[in-house]
Amino acid sequence: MYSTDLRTDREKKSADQQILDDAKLWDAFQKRIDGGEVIEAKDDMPEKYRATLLRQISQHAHSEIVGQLPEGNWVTRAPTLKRKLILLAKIQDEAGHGLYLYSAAETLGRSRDDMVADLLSGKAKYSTIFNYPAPSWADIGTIGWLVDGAAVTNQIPLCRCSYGPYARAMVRVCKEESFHQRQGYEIVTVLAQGTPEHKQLAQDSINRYWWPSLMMFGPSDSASTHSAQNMKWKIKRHSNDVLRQRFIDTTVPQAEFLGLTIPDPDLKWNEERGSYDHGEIDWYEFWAVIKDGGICGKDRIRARRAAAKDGVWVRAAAEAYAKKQAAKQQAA
Ligand code: BYC
Repeated sequence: MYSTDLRTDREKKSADQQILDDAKLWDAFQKRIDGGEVIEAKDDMPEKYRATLLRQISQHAHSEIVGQLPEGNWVTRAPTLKRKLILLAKIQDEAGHGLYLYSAAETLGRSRDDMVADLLSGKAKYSTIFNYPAPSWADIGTIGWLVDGAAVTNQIPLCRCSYGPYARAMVRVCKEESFHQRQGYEIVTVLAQGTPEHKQLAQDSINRYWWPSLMMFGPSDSASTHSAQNMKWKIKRHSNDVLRQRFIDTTVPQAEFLGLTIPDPDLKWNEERGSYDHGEIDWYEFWAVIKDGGICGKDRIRARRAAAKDGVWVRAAAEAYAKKQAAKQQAA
């Protein structure tokens, strides 16, 4: 295709120079990454690196915030006071994770308000897993065991992400998610060792959550648009399929120990690979949930919009208080 270049010689030279400068910046940047350096907020970075991190970290933050909703629904119906306290503490942890992540994302030059506006308008993505319903108490156990279990498998490598503020946020998040995974497994253990009806509740919940948990790792490697570049930049350390397989290999024996069945007729131990073979994920469902929000997407966004509206006065009061404190400190 031909086009008429209407730029003056001077403009052309400066555009060519810009391309050369960008190439030099990319090379120098890649050398830093290859050498294992950690990139900090004020360092030079290619615009694409900044944008892709902002995308991933803000999606991650939104997932933590929206992820409180299915569990929040069970606070008033937890079977004992102790379970209620544990659940409340877990949900608070998730809120904390969202806040560290928004802060990490803000270091890349976008305000939290703007990121939240994208979530509320439906423009921003969050993890598909939170668009599935949690109709039984067993789902609270399964969310902890499988959903936090998948999250921690995906996130431990992110503690070594090349971007310092994200990597550091992940250290604490992973410690808390590991604890969440264990508390979820404990709930499922109690159900699996209870009456046949209790055990059935646990089994039904695994049937609901197994495949959506596998989808949390993202599309298969052959369909993943960002993996290659993100691994080159050491944002991601392993591919989606590698982490998914790691999760399957860890989780199947945990289900077997409880006498529960993974709802995959093609699941079988592969002696040669030292790993489980598994059935095909329903990618049509995955992309449909991303596109249309699945069963709960509309409710989730509605709930976040209502929270944003109802919380206006809280945020205004917190801001006024912070201003007052800052003025007092300055005067002192
Ligand atoms: N859901 O090229 P790909 C938690 C999108 S919360 C929705 O492989 P990438 C918890 C992807 O964004 C834990 N969208 O992308 C909270 C991309 O779309 P765009 C949440 C998905 O980034 C409360 C497109 O598909 N964890 O633990 O290289 C209670 C192509 O994908 C999903 C994180 O956020 C999905 N599942 O890899 C309990 C982890 N998968 O943006 C628990 C951090 C993919 O091009 N994120 N997409 O339009 C990551 O590690 C990576 O972003 C992913 C995807 C592995 C998720």
